[in-house]
Amino acid sequence: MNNSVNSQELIGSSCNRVIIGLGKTGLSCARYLYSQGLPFKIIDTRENPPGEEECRQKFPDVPLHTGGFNESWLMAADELVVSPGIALAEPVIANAIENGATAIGDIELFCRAVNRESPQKPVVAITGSNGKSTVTTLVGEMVARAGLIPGVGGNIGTPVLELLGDDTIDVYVLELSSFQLETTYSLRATAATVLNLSPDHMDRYPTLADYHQAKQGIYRGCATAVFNRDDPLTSPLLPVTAGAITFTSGFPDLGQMGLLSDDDGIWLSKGLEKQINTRQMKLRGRHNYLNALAALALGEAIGLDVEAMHDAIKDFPGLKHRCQWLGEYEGVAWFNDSKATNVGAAIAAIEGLGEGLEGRIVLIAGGDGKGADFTDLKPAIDRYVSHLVLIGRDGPAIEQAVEGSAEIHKASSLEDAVSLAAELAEKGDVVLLAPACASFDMFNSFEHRGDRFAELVNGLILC
Ligand code: UMA
Ligand code: ADP
Repeated sequence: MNNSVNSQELIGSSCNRVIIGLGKTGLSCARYLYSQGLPFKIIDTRENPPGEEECRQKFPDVPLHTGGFNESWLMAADELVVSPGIALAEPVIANAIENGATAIGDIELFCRAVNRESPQKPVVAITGSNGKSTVTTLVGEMVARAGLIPGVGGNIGTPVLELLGDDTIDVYVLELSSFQLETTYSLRATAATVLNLSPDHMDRYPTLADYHQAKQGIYRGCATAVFNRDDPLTSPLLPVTAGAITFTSGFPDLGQMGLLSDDDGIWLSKGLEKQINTRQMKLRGRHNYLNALAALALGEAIGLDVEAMHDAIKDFPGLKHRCQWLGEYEGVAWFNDSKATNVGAAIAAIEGLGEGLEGRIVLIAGGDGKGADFTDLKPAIDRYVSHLVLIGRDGPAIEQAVEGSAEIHKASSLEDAVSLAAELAEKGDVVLLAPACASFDMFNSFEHRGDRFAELVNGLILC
């Protein structure tokens, strides 16, 4: 499959275009192409995709095929607009690409429109295995504090094409997943970053190298690359036209971002200049200090006012479901990190909360492991976790990978896990939901899982 040679823009109504997927992305592409007067067909393999009703109402003349792929449409296509939930390696799609079709995504349509119509508007592009939503939201807050209007979208939730209708936006702040980057060619971000790289989505990528390569696409044509000095896989392999800013959890290089420590604690610093004492921040944990440094570097790259950036960092409370403090019950603090849907995120949460904790962590983990290898969890569990309560389909795989590290308990449901954890935790301990897995074997989403957890914990605290 060689998609990249074919990625030039296909213009006009003669292009035979097929949108694949009728979720949020597919629907946003349909709205956009329709508004441009460009013809298209839509395929979704689901019997009743989420966007079907709107599609039939608003675009009654658009051919729609649901419940499977339509091979003849695909083989006749010039351009496929593929949703991120669908793999390009899907045999019928790979065949269509082999047959000459170009595969692009919603981000590509967005980039072409911005490059054509508003090339002066800065685009900040953020990817990484973990921390994307935190950094994207924080950069959005910084832009707003600086008196500008941010347009925040992408993998974080609002499809990027929906931002195009808002002329008041001054700066686009985009969270991009590896799936979205695979079908993007025209991104020329003002500032781009890969925050960190650890295995995720191993059910979609044959090797870590394939996932790494997809993430690297974010640097294509960028003016400033922001990368993590502690994580060599984040450093750009593609030529960067203007500059680079690095961040590290260690001692910063000259003019670069890093952490300095003194008797007053840990400081976000630029070179030797201490800028923000982390005690002034609401975000907790070393991984979040790195997120703040990355946001500072991205803000610097687009010329934001330094005071405004510092104020935004100090006031940022963090996002729901990310190491979110739920409350205390009999001297035990409960944290919801349902968004820890991979091993790297769970490690960051365990280490972030474990560092400096008097007691130990009772960890609730498990779910849909997306093909992950859980052995990397072992050192963090050894160090900080007393009891491990396992839920979900891949609970047994975690048990096998970390055996001997903590006392292991199996729970048949999240309800069961919460009761068990409440019994096991002692005063001074923390109970942490950081599943290292996706939620889809038991819940609709990580939000659904986190909300249910919060509900159960509130029940405990209030009873
Ligand atoms: N699907 C089918 N058949 C189809 C099309 C989709 O079975 O024909 C399935 C997919 O396998 C997937 C689900 O439907 O399980 C949704 O896929 P989609 O491509 O329609 O998703 P959207 O609703 O368009 O949402 C996507 C992102 N989802 C994915 O990448 C899976 C959302 O990120 C993103 O917020 C949204 O576009 C707007 O840009 C979510 C996500 O889970 C939060 N992202 C992954 C992550 O963060 O780990 C990458
Ligand atoms: P993403 O959008 O990439 O999933 P989030 O900001 O939503 O990232 O955070 C997801 C989870 O990843 C959090 O719950 C936290 O445990 C972990 N995390 C956040 N930032 C980092 C980081 N810089 N390094 C490692 N893990 C992180």
